[in-house]
Amino acid sequence: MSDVMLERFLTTLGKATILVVDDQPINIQLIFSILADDYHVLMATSGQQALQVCRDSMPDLILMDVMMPEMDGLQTCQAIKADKDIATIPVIFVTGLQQQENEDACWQAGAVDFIQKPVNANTLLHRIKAHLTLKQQADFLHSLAYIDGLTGVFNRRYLDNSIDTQIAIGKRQQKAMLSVLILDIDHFKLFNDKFGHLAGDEALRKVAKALKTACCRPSDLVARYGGEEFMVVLPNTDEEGAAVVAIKLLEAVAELNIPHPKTEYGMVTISIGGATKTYATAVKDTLTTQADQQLYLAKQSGRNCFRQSISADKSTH
Ligand code: GH3
Ligand code: MG
Repeated sequence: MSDVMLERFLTTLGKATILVVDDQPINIQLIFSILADDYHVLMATSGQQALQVCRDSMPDLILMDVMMPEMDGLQTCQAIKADKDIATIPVIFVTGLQQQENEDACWQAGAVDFIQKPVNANTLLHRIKAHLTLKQQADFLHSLAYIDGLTGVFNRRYLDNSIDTQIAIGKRQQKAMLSVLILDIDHFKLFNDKFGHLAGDEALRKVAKALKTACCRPSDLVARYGGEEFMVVLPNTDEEGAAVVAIKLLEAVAELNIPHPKTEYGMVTISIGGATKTYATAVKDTLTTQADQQLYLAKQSGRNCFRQSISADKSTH
């Protein structure tokens, strides 16, 4: 496992969050007293409330009572499994029911396990630990499908999904702007020719890290777009904001000070093309094409600079 992968995996192993669902506060109290030292514990006293907590806080695991008024545990579990955003949260039933058909109903509803009441604290802790480990391993494997192996930033597959999702969510706020930047390392072929591909790979890793650090908003997305090209997606960012970020990115890469004798500046630099649209008019392919055209202009203007497509009433940066 590479360093970036290991770092990513380790960050998933912090204190896990467990949602306890039971209509009887006394039962929640009992389980809370068992879990509180090792886990963050969230509570819900109805199925509806549990669904809301799942959507808001995305717990790592759920302990669910079966018998509850209105929406019972089985129905709640089925509703969780039917919602793709929260379906992967494992559900363990805590049940006093002992007949075979009750157990079958738990499995059918989508449970990963069940625990008998009265709860044995030791068994509960061991079961939770086992299922959390499985969940973390599954999440990690899933995340690998969206991470670029060389640089540790998101890959093209994640980027494509993410822009579509961004645009779909943003359509509700018609006037807000979405910006994208396409970045390309200058004369990178010459860098490889001079220093070799391994040195080239190392430079790519450093550039990716610098880009990630320079984008400060949690919603900003840095992805590897192709060989030595990256894309940065800036939600709710207009042309001025995109220009500010682009200048920061140019500076961040220059500050790495990676020697590159074959360029105008004697070090590794990037060129950036940007495009901005309102969410109402944003289309992924148009944004990409416009940013690409601007990148071409940046290359023609001497590299290590930024060009952006502009609205009729704005001037070039
Ligand atoms: P320009 O300033 O016009 O962008 O010139 P350039 O040399 O960067 O552009 P060109 O498209 O001609 O070459 C891109 C080079 O990037 C080709 C290859 O040597 C290098 N490259 C692409 N992907 C990788 C990679 O994963 N690792 C390494 N080491 N080099 C890569
Ligand atoms: Mg290049």
